Amino acid sequence: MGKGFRKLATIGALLVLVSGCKREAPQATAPTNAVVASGNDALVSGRVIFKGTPPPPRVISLDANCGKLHTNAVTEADFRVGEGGGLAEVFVYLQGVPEGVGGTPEGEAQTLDQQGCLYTPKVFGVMVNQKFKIRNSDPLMHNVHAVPKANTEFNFAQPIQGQVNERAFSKPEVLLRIKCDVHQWMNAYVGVVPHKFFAVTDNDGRFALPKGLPPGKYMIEAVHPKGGRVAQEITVVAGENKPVELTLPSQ
Ligand SMILES: [Cu+2]
Repeated sequence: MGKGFRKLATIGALLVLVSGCKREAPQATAPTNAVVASGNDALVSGRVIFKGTPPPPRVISLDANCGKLHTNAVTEADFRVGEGGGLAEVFVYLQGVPEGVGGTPEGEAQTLDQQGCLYTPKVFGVMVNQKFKIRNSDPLMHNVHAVPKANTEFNFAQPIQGQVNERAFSKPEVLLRIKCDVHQWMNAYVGVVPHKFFAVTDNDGRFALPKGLPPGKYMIEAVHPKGGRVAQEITVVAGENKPVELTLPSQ
């Protein structure tokens, strides 16, 4: 995708150069910014790589009721490392986005689901004040307990299978833990940011932020529940997609 993108940008550049030649004397070098019409096609994407050897997954000792929902042992890994050492479940977002930019969410927020006494997804993002759904898909009671630092705590029970409640957070906070007080192994983490430029890495550690970012300098930060955080300055150039590579855990 990156290559195709660059190729399109190059073709665009050539077209501008060609049409420019018709009007005035040919220029040896065209200023980069004049070539691309809009910065909104800038794409920030990349990968988070796990450094070292991940500890082996642990078997979760479920209680009797949750155990009935599974036929096999349930394991949990502190770090889910995929192909090429890519680290999954990393929250990636930008700092330094001008106020009001990217202020409309990219569609509906993800639903935090409880299935088989596990959270799905374990790491997700929402915008400040964006409502998201919390669902209990299990035939038993969970309680949903947010333990924020900057936001207001909430704690309520979901005793009914299929029950859905909506919540939102009013302040930025990365990452904020949500836990279940009935099942102590259940933890989910949400990144709350004031704009839409965030993503969670996939199974191979890859991410792509939504488009619509004005050119400029930003800090990109990757945060993992167990791996800490790492930040790097990036320069976003209109029409360009230069993949970012970040490494965790941070030391
Ligand atoms: Cu629970």
